[in-house]
Amino acid sequence: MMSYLKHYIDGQWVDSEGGKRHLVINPATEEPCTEITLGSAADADKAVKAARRAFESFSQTSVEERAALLERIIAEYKKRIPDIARAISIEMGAPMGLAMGAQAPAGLGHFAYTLRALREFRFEEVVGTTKVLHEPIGVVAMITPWNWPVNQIAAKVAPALAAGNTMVLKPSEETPACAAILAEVMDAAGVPAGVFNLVQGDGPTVGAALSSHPDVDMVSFTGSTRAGIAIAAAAAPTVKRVHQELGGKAPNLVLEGSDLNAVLPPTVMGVLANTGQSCIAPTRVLVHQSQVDDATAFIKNMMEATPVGDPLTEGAHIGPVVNKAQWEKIQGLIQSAIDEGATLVTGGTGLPEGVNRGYYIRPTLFRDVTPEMRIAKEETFGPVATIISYGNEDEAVRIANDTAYGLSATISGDPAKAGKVARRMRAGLVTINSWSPDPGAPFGGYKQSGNGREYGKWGLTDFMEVKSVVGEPA
Ligand code: TXE
Repeated sequence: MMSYLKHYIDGQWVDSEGGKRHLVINPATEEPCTEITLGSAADADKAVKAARRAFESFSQTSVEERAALLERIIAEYKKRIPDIARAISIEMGAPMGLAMGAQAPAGLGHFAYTLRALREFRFEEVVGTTKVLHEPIGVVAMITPWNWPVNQIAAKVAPALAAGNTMVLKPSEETPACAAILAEVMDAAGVPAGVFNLVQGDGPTVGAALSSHPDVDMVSFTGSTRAGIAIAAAAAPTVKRVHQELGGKAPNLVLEGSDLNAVLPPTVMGVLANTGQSCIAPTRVLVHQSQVDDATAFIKNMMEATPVGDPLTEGAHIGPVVNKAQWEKIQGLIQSAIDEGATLVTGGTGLPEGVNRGYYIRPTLFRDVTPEMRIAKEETFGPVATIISYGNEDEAVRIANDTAYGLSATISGDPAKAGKVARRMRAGLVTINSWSPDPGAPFGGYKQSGNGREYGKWGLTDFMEVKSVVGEPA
């Protein structure tokens, strides 16, 4: 059992004012794997005060000092990759191969790309007689989810720190251990006291206290639309900056006449990887009516060839979903598709064959799905693909964009043709014959997928204020 009963505030591991124990349940075994103490509003306030005190000097550090700090964090992070990966795997069920190969290194990637962006960033520009200065915003609260837990934390911590902000992190109560290990990394790297603070806790208590806190200048959130709306509403009276990444319902537009064997594997992987728990999973597969039978057969084979199994064992398989609530939500969505008349091709409700414990889902494919069905509208967050047929490209683009979300879209087919179609997509990310974003390029959503951008220089920019100074000599 992993045990993290303290918060990291002002450079120290301190007892919680809150006192309520919380057990994280390992989704593969349904047994407790981590214990934490849930923080209170008083813990959040203590951390904000420490961050405010630290801001005075940290905001005045030079680019070289902050670059050196990032280098030390990178060195310490590298040492802890196996620990971070194992914690993620145990707490949210990512297989060790994925945790070691993608989940944990993704966090490291954000520190490395941010370091590069920091070195290249122009903190002062001249416009006519005005000097434009880029400055840190102040105290940043970060509220993060459990699906790519350390990736999503690092995508906020790295640029916030590089820009000279101080911060309070409230990670998901489903994945507290990797966040605690990251705090140990920050401590070992010599991040000055109060610059990075960690308060473990739940959303309605610590998350809400940070969102409404008058001395927090910005809240950066990744998670559900429901929580994002609550956070924005709580933040509104203090007019703080609200940065949101709220998930999606990505289309995978398969261009008419594409060679399915060549273009489908990497994009169907996007539905299966991490057991579908990615905000950019391209689950709405739009296929020309002439190729629906072939696409169905191909994806069915891929799904049926994907084993589910214990996350801690090696091998190419998918793990369980994070918790019982998510398992039930996905079961409900699969059942809704059956009830609304979609054709179940493979998978379905219930546990996979031979499995009798753990929150495992059967890799599931539906065809004859229409854009009005719940399964085509709501974020599933499970290994479930839906085939929607189209008659021509205009119709395909219309269906692709017919969603409240706009985080990402995938296009499968000839890359030159796909590039043209990419310009018609109302989404912040378009991936062609792949599903992965580039950690140096902007990441964030159109429409109800959020606002603001993360990654690389765009992430750095979003954690800064701009000031115009008129009349200072050049
Ligand atoms: O996330 P929540 P949940 C989507 C996905 C998933 C659904 C539900 O569709 O099925 O959300 O997941 C904190 N004030 N995504 O319920 O609740 C919470 O403590 C302040 C998309 O587990 O959004 C945690 O730290 N904070 C996604 C964080 O919000 C609050 C990632 C995320 O939890 C809060 C995860 C409140 N009122 C889920 N309520 C993505 N964008 O990648 C909760 N939190």
